[in-house]
Amino acid sequence: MEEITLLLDSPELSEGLKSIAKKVIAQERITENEGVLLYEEATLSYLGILANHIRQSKHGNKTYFNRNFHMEPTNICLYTCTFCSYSRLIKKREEGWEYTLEDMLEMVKKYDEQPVTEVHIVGGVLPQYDVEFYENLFKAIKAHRPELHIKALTPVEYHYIFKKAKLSYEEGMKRMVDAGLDSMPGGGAEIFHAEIRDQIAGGKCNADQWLRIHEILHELGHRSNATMLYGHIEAYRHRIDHMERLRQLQDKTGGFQTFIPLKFRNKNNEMSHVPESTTVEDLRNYAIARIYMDNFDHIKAYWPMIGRTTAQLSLSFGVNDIDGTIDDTTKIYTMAGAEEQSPTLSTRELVNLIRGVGKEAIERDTLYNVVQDYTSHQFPDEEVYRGYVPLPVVN
Ligand code: V47
Ligand code: SF4
Repeated sequence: MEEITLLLDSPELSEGLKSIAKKVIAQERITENEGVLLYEEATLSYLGILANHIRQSKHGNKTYFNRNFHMEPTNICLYTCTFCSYSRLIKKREEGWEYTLEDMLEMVKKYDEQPVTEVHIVGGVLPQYDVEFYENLFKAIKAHRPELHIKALTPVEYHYIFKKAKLSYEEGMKRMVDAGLDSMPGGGAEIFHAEIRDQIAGGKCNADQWLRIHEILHELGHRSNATMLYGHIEAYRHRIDHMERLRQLQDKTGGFQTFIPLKFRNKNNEMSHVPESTTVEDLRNYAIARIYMDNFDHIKAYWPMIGRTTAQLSLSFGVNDIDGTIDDTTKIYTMAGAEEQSPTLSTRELVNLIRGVGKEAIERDTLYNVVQDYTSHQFPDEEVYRGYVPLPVVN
């Protein structure tokens, strides 16, 4: 009998948690109250059984990664989000960087010989990075490498630059898509609820604006991701409220691909006094996200942030995608105290990380088309692959 069915006979399990397990077996959606109950009452092992059941029925052992690189036009920002390790730099502008379009095109050219499929562009908000700048940047990238997928900016930047250019969101997003924008990353979502958002990200786009810009991109036929910055001053009900709003928009448009919970890191920012969540809480959060977000195909763990071991563990708690970054090109997390100070993994290392916990590694492009299935791939000097790469034995 499957583990999840055995749970139903467990005398220790409350009626509330049994009822949630039954819903998961029947593929029924859980309510907001049930989501909060999971956070408040459910053990890691219970959540793992439920989340893994969903993960296995959606994806089996398949675990996706992609080969991308990050570009950050600037690390200086007009906003002062308290969790951000960038924001202090506006006062010390000379310590930051402000790349020109030419600088950024040079960065793209550095990857000419590499089989990357995506460039992820995100950074601070400054007046010179306006609608024209990004239009020209996207056009220049497409002119140089047309097949490179541009996943760029968040509603935080779009809201600011469209307002400045006196464009409606609809007009602005259409211009971005016409210039070459393919999809939008999930950043800037933080925590939607105003009780928290006003304290940690005051002044930037609010929840409705964030959601509306994603909705417009979906209506234009493009996909996007969604994140949630958790583990700081929010309560469990704020996390559920956040996921509920995303779930509702997904019901409407179906345009989200991936949900990415982002663990708050507390180095070099104004919230350094706030303790970070534990690994157990991180795994519980992935699992609850997998259970709650029934209409999202994928749950992604951002391995440079949580580290390789937690990323491996997350694959048994609902996660089926590990962000693939091939180079140390993102500074957002290294500055915030992320686990990985030099987040570089070769394809082989990423594949072995996935195989190391008995999963099947699939390289994907941004839209989850299979680029290469590594399930029975043998690297040149490797012994015959038997479906599992054992972890080193520690005596
Ligand atoms: O919106 C900033 C977060 C986000 C901290 O869509 C922090 O594929 C933790 O959204 N601790 C930007 N998090 C990054 C992002 C992302 C990352 C990977 C993949 C994708 C995708 C999107 O980073 C920000 C904010 O929520 N962030 N500072 C910090 N101290
Ligand atoms: Fe600026 Fe983004 Fe940092 Fe907020 S999180 S201060 S908007 S770079």
